[in-house]
Amino acid sequence: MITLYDLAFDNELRPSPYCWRAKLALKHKGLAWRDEPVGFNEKDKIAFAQSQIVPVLHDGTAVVKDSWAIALHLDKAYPDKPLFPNDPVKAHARFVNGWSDTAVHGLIFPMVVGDMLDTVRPQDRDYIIESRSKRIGTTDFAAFQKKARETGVTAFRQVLEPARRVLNQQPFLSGDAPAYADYILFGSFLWPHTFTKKLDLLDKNDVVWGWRECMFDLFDGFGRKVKTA
Ligand SMILES: N[C@@H](CCC(=O)N[C@@H](CS)C(=O)NCC(=O)O)C(=O)O
Repeated sequence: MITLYDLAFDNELRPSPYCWRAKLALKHKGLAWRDEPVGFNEKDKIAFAQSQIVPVLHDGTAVVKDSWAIALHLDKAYPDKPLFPNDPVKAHARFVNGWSDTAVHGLIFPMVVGDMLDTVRPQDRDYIIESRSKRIGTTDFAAFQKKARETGVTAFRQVLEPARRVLNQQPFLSGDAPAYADYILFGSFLWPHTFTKKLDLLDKNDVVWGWRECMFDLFDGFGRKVKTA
């Protein structure tokens, strides 16, 4: 039995890009899992894994934290349908992982932090104000988000250029078919998608937009069916 501890916002929203990576990896493997929602103030649920953050995967006797470690675990435990079809692809995926965590998320976060505060569970609001205000230097999340969006979308589209160049040459970041590198970046899009309204991150003429549509269609529209605010 596999259990995935997944970050929960209010109304059952599940925005965490890292948890999306884990869920997409499980889908890729065709594995079923038991879902365990974790609010920001429910860290006791993942204390057994010595973790303060999610995703955490509990698979039989294996306890795995960190989405990259989860992907490696799944590939080892379930070798069918590899997430890293060969080693050069794994190196490429590792780059996409670091690039998404830093450059991509660094530009998305300021543009969604106000909506994040509005959609977390009511009991988690104080935690988010306390922890995220330290990152943005203010407690006026709405004003900060508004200002960030003035220039943020253009900057975000620019930061996608490396992915755009790859997607101009091949349908997926992983090659002819989607694999883990695609799940990493798609997870980054699902993050704001779940709780943010009126934020057009992509232009319809962008090759990344077409790729994202294909990713939404994957696994019988798994991404299209996610609950949104
Ligand atoms: N490097 C970790 C990052 C995980 C992470 O930052 N998770 C966030 C949710 S998106 C979290 O659990 N935050 C809890 C908190 O801020 O208290 C991974 O890839 O799994």
